[in-house]
Amino acid sequence: MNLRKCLKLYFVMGSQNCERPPALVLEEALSCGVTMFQFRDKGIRCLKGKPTMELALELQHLCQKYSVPFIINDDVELALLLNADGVHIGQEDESVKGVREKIGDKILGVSAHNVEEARLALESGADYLGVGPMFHTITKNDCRIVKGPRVIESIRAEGIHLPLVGIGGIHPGNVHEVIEAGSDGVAVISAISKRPEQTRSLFQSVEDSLLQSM
Ligand code: FQP
Ligand code: MG
Repeated sequence: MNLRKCLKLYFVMGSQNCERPPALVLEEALSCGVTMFQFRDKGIRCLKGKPTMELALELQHLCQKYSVPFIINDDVELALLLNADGVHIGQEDESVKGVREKIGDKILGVSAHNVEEARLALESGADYLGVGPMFHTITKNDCRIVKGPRVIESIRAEGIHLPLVGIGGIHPGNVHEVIEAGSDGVAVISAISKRPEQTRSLFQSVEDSLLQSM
């Protein structure tokens, strides 16, 4: 399993993001080209306790059916309990080194908003970076200032070649800006959860942009 390739089209989602049952949304997305999935049940309207775990299990089984890595956001204990393929953490979550000790060689993704955070994540043992917000988004309520694809350019210019995805406000029409900046793929929430039928065109935009920037 090549992580860079898995990051081509990374779908992040929880019950709060879906207008239809999450399993239906995920299955359509997987069948249309999603290459990695992050379970992020968070914010208002999310599930709590046992239902969260049941939904996680259901979505994990779908990912296994399509041989797509299943990553859990924030909740390291849930990831260990379900034997997920990895964990994604941000700057306000547990420390990167601490999480690495707990999860061994599972995939560890870390959010970075600038070169300093990217370098620290690399040195602390991150496997990939999630960099955002690329564009304006209303999906994440505690979202930071938009610095755009240039943040990715600056991370690459500093010699950090860790697998990386841009996230935040990405749709088929701006995918190319993110890839041209040096990203290995794109991470999206609403672009798929609200419009699963758009998955193929997102995937095609990533493929086309990767070919062009080679
Ligand atoms: N990048 C990615 C991805 N996934 C994420 N969940 C984040 C960034 C954001 O901790 P964080 O992580 O800053 O906020 P939250 O826990 O609310 O998601 F890798 F997919 F690009
Ligand atoms: Mg987090």
